[in-house]
Amino acid sequence: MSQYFSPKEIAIAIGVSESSLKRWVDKGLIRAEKTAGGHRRLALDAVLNYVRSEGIGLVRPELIGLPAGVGATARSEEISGNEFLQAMVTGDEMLARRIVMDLYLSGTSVSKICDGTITSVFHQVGDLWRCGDLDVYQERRACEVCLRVLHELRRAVGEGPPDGAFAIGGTVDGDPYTLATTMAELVLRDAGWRASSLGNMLPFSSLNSALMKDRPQLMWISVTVIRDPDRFTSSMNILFDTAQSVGAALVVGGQALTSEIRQGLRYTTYCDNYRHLEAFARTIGPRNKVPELDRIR
Ligand code: B12
Repeated sequence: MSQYFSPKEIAIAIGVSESSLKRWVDKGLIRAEKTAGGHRRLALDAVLNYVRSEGIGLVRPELIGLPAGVGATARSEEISGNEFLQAMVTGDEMLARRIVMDLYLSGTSVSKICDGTITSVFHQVGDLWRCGDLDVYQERRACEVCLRVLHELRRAVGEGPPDGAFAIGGTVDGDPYTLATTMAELVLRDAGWRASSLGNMLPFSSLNSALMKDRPQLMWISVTVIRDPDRFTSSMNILFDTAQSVGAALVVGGQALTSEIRQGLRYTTYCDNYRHLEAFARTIGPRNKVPELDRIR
Protein backbone atom coordinates (compact mmCIF):
# COMPACT_ATOMS: atom_id res chain seq x y z
CA MET A 1 0.00 0.00 0.00
CA SER A 2 1.25 3.50 -0.83
CA GLN A 3 1.63 5.87 2.10
CA TYR A 4 -0.42 9.06 1.98
CA PHE A 5 0.23 12.48 3.52
CA SER A 6 -1.68 15.77 3.69
CA PRO A 7 -0.65 18.62 1.36
CA LYS A 8 0.49 20.55 4.45
CA GLU A 9 2.86 17.79 5.60
CA ILE A 10 4.32 17.41 2.11
CA ALA A 11 4.60 21.17 1.62
CA ILE A 12 6.71 21.53 4.76
CA ALA A 13 8.79 18.43 3.96
CA ILE A 14 9.74 19.63 0.48
CA GLY A 15 9.76 23.36 1.20
CA VAL A 16 7.07 24.59 -1.20
CA SER A 17 3.77 26.33 -0.59
CA GLU A 18 0.63 24.31 -0.02
CA SER A 19 -1.03 26.10 -2.94
CA SER A 20 1.75 25.03 -5.37
CA LEU A 21 1.29 21.46 -4.22
CA LYS A 22 -2.48 21.58 -4.69
CA ARG A 23 -1.94 23.01 -8.17
CA TRP A 24 0.42 20.15 -9.08
CA VAL A 25 -2.13 17.64 -7.82
CA ASP A 26 -4.94 19.28 -9.80
CA LYS A 27 -2.77 19.19 -12.95
CA GLY A 28 -2.30 15.43 -12.40
CA LEU A 29 1.45 15.77 -11.76
CA ILE A 30 1.19 14.09 -8.35
CA ARG A 31 -1.18 11.22 -7.60
CA ALA A 32 -3.56 11.96 -4.74
CA GLU A 33 -6.79 10.64 -3.26
CA LYS A 34 -9.64 12.48 -1.64
CA THR A 35 -10.87 11.56 1.83
CA ALA A 36 -14.58 11.17 2.58
CA GLY A 37 -14.46 14.81 3.79
CA GLY A 38 -13.04 15.96 0.43
CA HIS A 39 -9.44 16.55 1.62
CA ARG A 40 -6.53 15.68 -0.68
CA ARG A 41 -4.07 12.96 0.45
CA LEU A 42 -0.84 12.70 -1.55
CA ALA A 43 0.90 9.39 -2.32
CA LEU A 44 4.50 9.38 -1.03
CA ASP A 45 5.89 7.49 -4.04
CA ALA A 46 4.26 9.96 -6.44
CA VAL A 47 5.62 12.93 -4.49
CA LEU A 48 9.15 11.50 -4.48
CA ASN A 49 8.90 10.68 -8.16
CA TYR A 50 7.98 14.31 -8.88
CA VAL A 51 10.73 15.62 -6.59
CA ARG A 52 13.27 13.42 -8.44
CA SER A 53 12.18 14.51 -11.88
CA GLU A 54 12.10 18.22 -11.00
CA GLY A 55 15.31 18.21 -8.94
CA ILE A 56 13.53 19.62 -5.86
CA GLY A 57 15.53 19.18 -2.63
CA LEU A 58 13.90 17.96 0.59
CA VAL A 59 13.83 20.40 3.50
CA ARG A 60 12.27 18.33 6.34
CA PRO A 61 12.38 14.69 5.12
CA GLU A 62 11.80 13.37 8.65
CA LEU A 63 8.20 14.62 8.42
CA ILE A 64 7.51 12.01 5.75
CA GLY A 65 9.43 9.23 7.50
CA LEU A 66 12.79 9.65 5.74
CA PRO A 67 16.12 10.13 7.52
CA ALA A 68 16.95 13.74 8.44
CA GLY A 69 19.24 15.37 5.91
CA VAL A 70 18.19 13.13 3.01
CA GLY A 71 17.58 14.75 -0.38
CA ALA A 72 19.37 17.99 0.42
CA THR A 73 22.42 17.37 -1.77
CA ALA A 74 23.21 15.21 -4.80
CA ARG A 75 25.62 12.32 -4.18
CA SER A 76 28.39 10.98 -6.39
CA GLU A 77 28.14 7.26 -6.98
CA GLU A 78 31.83 6.63 -6.37
CA ILE A 79 31.89 8.26 -2.93
CA SER A 80 28.60 6.54 -2.14
CA GLY A 81 30.15 3.13 -2.80
CA ASN A 82 32.97 3.71 -0.29
CA GLU A 83 30.59 5.11 2.29
CA PHE A 84 28.10 2.30 1.78
CA LEU A 85 30.85 -0.27 2.43
CA GLN A 86 31.73 1.59 5.62
CA ALA A 87 28.04 1.60 6.63
CA MET A 88 27.72 -2.14 5.97
CA VAL A 89 30.89 -3.06 7.87
CA THR A 90 29.96 -0.98 10.93
CA GLY A 91 26.19 -1.61 10.75
CA ASP A 92 25.46 2.13 10.44
CA GLU A 93 21.86 1.92 9.25
CA MET A 94 21.20 5.67 9.24
CA LEU A 95 24.20 6.28 6.96
CA ALA A 96 23.13 3.43 4.66
CA ARG A 97 19.56 4.83 4.42
CA ARG A 98 20.89 8.30 3.63
CA ILE A 99 23.21 7.07 0.88
CA VAL A 100 20.57 5.01 -0.90
CA MET A 101 17.80 7.59 -0.60
CA ASP A 102 20.12 10.42 -1.70
CA LEU A 103 21.12 8.46 -4.78
CA TYR A 104 17.48 7.71 -5.55
CA LEU A 105 16.29 11.27 -5.00
CA SER A 106 19.08 12.67 -7.16
CA GLY A 107 17.72 10.64 -10.06
CA THR A 108 19.92 7.51 -10.06
CA SER A 109 17.89 4.56 -11.34
CA VAL A 110 17.12 1.73 -8.95
CA SER A 111 18.97 -0.70 -11.24
CA LYS A 112 22.09 1.45 -11.05
CA ILE A 113 21.90 1.74 -7.26
CA CYS A 114 21.48 -2.04 -6.97
CA ASP A 115 24.24 -2.98 -9.43
CA GLY A 116 26.67 -0.16 -8.82
CA THR A 117 26.49 0.52 -5.11
CA ILE A 118 24.81 -2.38 -3.30
CA THR A 119 26.02 -5.42 -5.26
CA SER A 120 29.59 -4.26 -5.57
CA VAL A 121 29.72 -3.57 -1.83
CA PHE A 122 28.33 -7.05 -1.03
CA HIS A 123 30.94 -8.63 -3.28
CA GLN A 124 33.56 -6.74 -1.24
CA VAL A 125 31.87 -7.86 1.99
CA GLY A 126 32.20 -11.49 0.74
CA ASP A 127 35.89 -10.98 -0.07
CA LEU A 128 36.58 -9.40 3.34
CA TRP A 129 34.78 -12.29 5.07
CA ARG A 130 36.73 -14.90 3.04
CA CYS A 131 40.04 -13.24 3.96
CA GLY A 132 39.05 -13.17 7.63
CA ASP A 133 38.92 -9.36 7.72
CA LEU A 134 35.22 -9.36 8.55
CA ASP A 135 33.53 -11.36 11.26
CA VAL A 136 30.48 -13.50 10.50
CA TYR A 137 28.27 -11.26 12.66
CA GLN A 138 29.31 -8.22 10.62
CA GLU A 139 28.35 -9.95 7.37
CA ARG A 140 24.97 -11.06 8.75
CA ARG A 141 24.30 -7.60 10.20
CA ALA A 142 25.17 -6.04 6.85
CA CYS A 143 22.46 -8.19 5.22
CA GLU A 144 19.88 -7.24 7.84
CA VAL A 145 20.65 -3.54 7.54
CA CYS A 146 20.64 -3.69 3.76
CA LEU A 147 17.25 -5.44 3.68
CA ARG A 148 15.76 -2.70 5.86
CA VAL A 149 17.22 -0.05 3.53
CA LEU A 150 15.75 -1.86 0.52
CA HIS A 151 12.34 -1.94 2.21
CA GLU A 152 12.56 1.83 2.68
CA LEU A 153 13.50 2.27 -0.96
CA ARG A 154 10.49 0.13 -1.88
CA ARG A 155 8.23 2.56 0.01
CA ALA A 156 9.68 5.38 -2.10
CA VAL A 157 9.43 3.52 -5.41
CA GLY A 158 5.82 2.46 -4.83
CA GLU A 159 3.89 -0.55 -6.03
CA GLY A 160 3.59 0.13 -9.73
CA PRO A 161 0.30 0.96 -11.46
CA PRO A 162 -2.64 -1.29 -10.45
CA ASP A 163 -3.15 -2.26 -14.10
CA GLY A 164 0.63 -2.66 -14.70
CA ALA A 165 2.20 -5.91 -15.84
CA PHE A 166 2.56 -8.43 -13.03
CA ALA A 167 5.76 -10.24 -12.00
CA ILE A 168 6.69 -12.67 -9.24
CA GLY A 169 9.94 -14.36 -8.32
CA GLY A 170 12.35 -15.61 -5.69
CA THR A 171 15.03 -18.20 -5.01
CA VAL A 172 14.60 -21.96 -5.15
CA ASP A 173 14.87 -24.71 -2.54
CA GLY A 174 18.30 -24.73 -0.87
CA ASP A 175 19.11 -21.13 -1.84
CA PRO A 176 18.91 -18.93 1.28
CA TYR A 177 20.02 -15.68 -0.35
CA THR A 178 17.56 -12.80 -0.02
CA LEU A 179 19.18 -9.58 -1.27
CA ALA A 180 19.24 -10.39 -4.98
CA THR A 181 15.54 -11.33 -5.20
CA THR A 182 14.53 -8.30 -3.12
CA MET A 183 16.44 -6.06 -5.53
CA ALA A 184 14.92 -7.75 -8.60
CA GLU A 185 11.47 -6.84 -7.23
CA LEU A 186 12.50 -3.21 -6.76
CA VAL A 187 14.04 -2.89 -10.21
CA LEU A 188 10.87 -4.23 -11.81
CA ARG A 189 8.70 -1.86 -9.77
CA ASP A 190 10.89 1.04 -10.86
CA ALA A 191 10.33 -0.11 -14.46
CA GLY A 192 6.56 0.17 -13.95
CA TRP A 193 5.74 -3.46 -13.10
CA ARG A 194 3.62 -4.71 -10.22
CA ALA A 195 6.32 -6.98 -8.86
CA SER A 196 6.19 -9.14 -5.77
CA SER A 197 9.08 -11.18 -4.40
CA LEU A 198 7.88 -14.52 -3.02
CA GLY A 199 11.04 -14.82 -0.89
CA ASN A 200 13.74 -17.48 -0.74
CA MET A 201 13.98 -21.32 -0.56
CA LEU A 202 10.85 -21.94 -2.61
CA PRO A 203 10.14 -25.55 -3.59
CA PHE A 204 9.81 -25.95 -7.37
CA SER A 205 6.31 -27.42 -6.92
CA SER A 206 5.25 -24.20 -5.22
CA LEU A 207 6.75 -22.01 -7.94
CA ASN A 208 4.83 -24.03 -10.53
CA SER A 209 1.61 -23.49 -8.52
CA ALA A 210 2.30 -19.75 -8.27
CA LEU A 211 2.59 -19.55 -12.05
CA MET A 212 -0.66 -21.45 -12.57
CA LYS A 213 -2.65 -19.58 -9.92
CA ASP A 214 -1.30 -16.02 -10.18
CA ARG A 215 -0.66 -16.00 -13.95
CA PRO A 216 2.13 -13.38 -13.96
CA GLN A 217 3.61 -12.06 -17.21
CA LEU A 218 7.10 -12.60 -15.78
CA MET A 219 8.74 -14.86 -13.22
CA TRP A 220 12.31 -14.18 -12.09
CA ILE A 221 14.56 -16.72 -10.41
CA SER A 222 17.76 -15.62 -8.65
CA VAL A 223 20.36 -18.37 -8.21
CA THR A 224 23.32 -17.94 -5.86
CA VAL A 225 23.82 -21.58 -4.87
CA ILE A 226 22.89 -24.89 -6.53
CA ARG A 227 22.82 -28.01 -4.37
CA ASP A 228 22.27 -30.67 -7.04
CA PRO A 229 22.92 -29.43 -10.59
CA ASP A 230 21.01 -32.27 -12.33
CA ARG A 231 17.92 -31.88 -10.19
CA PHE A 232 18.13 -28.12 -10.48
CA THR A 233 18.32 -28.29 -14.28
CA SER A 234 15.42 -30.68 -14.71
CA SER A 235 13.23 -28.76 -12.22
CA MET A 236 14.02 -25.44 -13.89
CA ASN A 237 13.11 -26.88 -17.28
CA ILE A 238 9.73 -28.05 -15.97
CA LEU A 239 9.24 -24.54 -14.53
CA PHE A 240 10.02 -23.09 -17.94
CA ASP A 241 7.38 -25.33 -19.56
CA THR A 242 4.82 -24.14 -17.00
CA ALA A 243 5.82 -20.53 -17.61
CA GLN A 244 5.35 -21.00 -21.34
CA SER A 245 1.97 -22.61 -20.86
CA VAL A 246 0.71 -19.50 -19.01
CA GLY A 247 2.51 -17.01 -21.28
CA ALA A 248 5.02 -15.87 -18.67
CA ALA A 249 8.64 -14.94 -19.38
CA LEU A 250 11.13 -16.85 -17.20
CA VAL A 251 14.01 -14.51 -16.33
CA VAL A 252 17.05 -15.95 -14.57
CA GLY A 253 20.15 -14.42 -13.00
CA GLY A 254 22.67 -14.98 -10.24
CA GLN A 255 26.26 -15.97 -9.65
CA ALA A 256 25.66 -19.75 -9.67
CA LEU A 257 24.38 -19.67 -13.26
CA THR A 258 27.70 -20.40 -14.91
CA SER A 259 27.77 -20.87 -18.68
CA GLU A 260 28.07 -24.62 -18.05
CA ILE A 261 24.85 -24.69 -16.00
CA ARG A 262 23.09 -22.44 -18.51
CA GLN A 263 23.96 -24.84 -21.36
CA GLY A 264 21.39 -27.29 -20.03
CA LEU A 265 18.74 -24.76 -19.03
CA ARG A 266 15.74 -23.39 -20.86
CA TYR A 267 14.60 -19.89 -20.00
CA THR A 268 13.39 -16.72 -21.70
CA THR A 269 16.38 -14.57 -20.83
CA TYR A 270 19.44 -14.62 -18.60
CA CYS A 271 20.54 -11.29 -17.07
CA ASP A 272 24.04 -10.56 -15.78
CA ASN A 273 22.79 -7.63 -13.77
CA TYR A 274 19.79 -5.43 -12.96
CA ARG A 275 20.36 -3.00 -15.83
CA HIS A 276 19.72 -5.94 -18.18
CA LEU A 277 16.59 -6.86 -16.22
CA GLU A 278 15.34 -3.29 -16.41
CA ALA A 279 15.95 -3.12 -20.17
CA PHE A 280 14.16 -6.44 -20.71
CA ALA A 281 11.22 -5.46 -18.49
CA ARG A 282 10.82 -2.13 -20.25
CA THR A 283 10.99 -3.84 -23.65
CA ILE A 284 8.34 -6.47 -23.08
CA GLY A 285 6.06 -4.03 -21.20
CA PRO A 286 2.59 -4.92 -19.98
CA ARG A 287 0.76 -6.15 -23.05
CA ASN A 288 3.57 -6.82 -25.51
CA LYS A 289 4.20 -10.38 -26.56
CA VAL A 290 7.18 -11.96 -24.81
CA PRO A 291 10.08 -12.24 -27.26
CA GLU A 292 11.94 -15.53 -27.22
CA LEU A 293 15.33 -14.13 -26.31
CA ASP A 294 18.47 -16.04 -25.51
CA ARG A 295 16.69 -19.37 -25.22
CA ILE A 296 18.93 -22.45 -25.28
CA ARG A 297 17.25 -25.67 -26.37
C1 B12 B 1 25.49 -12.37 2.41
C2 B12 B 1 26.12 -13.69 2.03
C3 B12 B 1 25.67 -14.84 2.68
C4 B12 B 1 24.48 -14.86 3.61
C5 B12 B 1 23.16 -14.53 2.87
C6 B12 B 1 22.11 -13.99 3.80
C7 B12 B 1 20.95 -13.43 3.08
N1 B12 B 1 19.97 -13.05 3.86
O1 B12 B 1 20.89 -13.32 1.88
C8 B12 B 1 24.51 -16.31 4.20
C9 B12 B 1 24.83 -16.23 5.68
C10 B12 B 1 23.26 -17.15 4.01
C11 B12 B 1 25.65 -16.94 3.43
C12 B12 B 1 26.00 -18.24 3.61
C13 B12 B 1 27.05 -18.88 2.96
N2 B12 B 1 27.89 -18.31 2.08
CO1 B12 B 1 27.65 -16.54 1.37
N3 B12 B 1 27.78 -14.79 0.75
C14 B12 B 1 27.12 -13.71 1.04
C15 B12 B 1 27.67 -12.53 0.23
C16 B12 B 1 28.60 -11.71 1.13
C17 B12 B 1 26.65 -11.60 -0.38
C18 B12 B 1 25.58 -12.31 -1.25
C19 B12 B 1 24.72 -11.29 -1.90
O2 B12 B 1 23.59 -11.06 -1.51
N4 B12 B 1 25.28 -10.57 -2.89
C20 B12 B 1 24.57 -9.47 -3.59
C21 B12 B 1 23.94 -9.99 -4.87
C22 B12 B 1 22.95 -8.98 -5.41
O3 B12 B 1 24.99 -10.15 -5.81
P1 B12 B 1 24.90 -11.24 -6.97
O4 B12 B 1 24.27 -12.44 -6.44
O5 B12 B 1 26.21 -11.34 -7.61
O6 B12 B 1 23.86 -10.57 -7.99
C23 B12 B 1 24.21 -9.86 -9.17
C24 B12 B 1 24.09 -10.73 -10.40
O7 B12 B 1 24.44 -12.05 -10.13
C25 B12 B 1 22.67 -10.55 -10.85
N5 B12 B 1 21.59 -11.32 -10.26
C26 B12 B 1 21.50 -12.07 -9.16
N6 B12 B 1 20.29 -12.60 -9.05
C27 B12 B 1 19.55 -12.15 -10.08
C28 B12 B 1 18.24 -12.39 -10.45
C29 B12 B 1 17.73 -11.80 -11.59
C30 B12 B 1 16.32 -12.06 -12.00
C31 B12 B 1 18.55 -10.96 -12.37
C32 B12 B 1 18.00 -10.32 -13.54
C33 B12 B 1 19.89 -10.72 -12.01
C34 B12 B 1 20.37 -11.33 -10.86
O8 B12 B 1 22.45 -9.20 -10.58
C35 B12 B 1 23.14 -8.81 -9.39
C36 B12 B 1 23.61 -7.40 -9.59
O9 B12 B 1 24.60 -7.25 -10.55
C37 B12 B 1 28.43 -13.30 -0.90
C38 B12 B 1 29.52 -12.49 -1.59
C39 B12 B 1 29.19 -12.28 -3.06
N7 B12 B 1 30.17 -12.33 -3.90
O10 B12 B 1 28.04 -12.09 -3.43
C40 B12 B 1 28.90 -14.55 -0.17
C41 B12 B 1 29.17 -15.82 -0.94
C42 B12 B 1 28.15 -16.03 -2.04
N8 B12 B 1 29.01 -16.87 0.08
C43 B12 B 1 29.88 -17.80 0.02
C44 B12 B 1 29.95 -18.90 0.90
C45 B12 B 1 31.20 -19.77 0.78
C46 B12 B 1 28.95 -19.16 1.83
C47 B12 B 1 28.83 -20.37 2.78
C48 B12 B 1 29.21 -21.72 2.17
C49 B12 B 1 29.65 -20.02 4.02
C50 B12 B 1 29.68 -21.12 5.07
N9 B12 B 1 30.84 -21.76 5.17
O11 B12 B 1 28.72 -21.36 5.72
C51 B12 B 1 27.35 -20.33 3.17
C52 B12 B 1 26.50 -21.20 2.23
C53 B12 B 1 25.03 -21.00 2.45
C54 B12 B 1 24.19 -21.98 1.68
N10 B12 B 1 23.28 -22.66 2.35
O12 B12 B 1 24.36 -22.12 0.50
C55 B12 B 1 30.84 -17.59 -1.13
C56 B12 B 1 30.49 -18.50 -2.31
C57 B12 B 1 31.75 -19.00 -3.00
C58 B12 B 1 31.35 -19.97 -4.08
N11 B12 B 1 31.02 -19.47 -5.23
O13 B12 B 1 31.30 -21.14 -3.82
C59 B12 B 1 30.67 -16.05 -1.41
C60 B12 B 1 30.90 -15.64 -2.88
C61 B12 B 1 31.67 -15.32 -0.47
C62 B12 B 1 33.10 -15.46 -0.91
N12 B12 B 1 33.70 -14.41 -1.46
O14 B12 B 1 33.70 -16.49 -0.76
N13 B12 B 1 26.24 -16.07 2.58
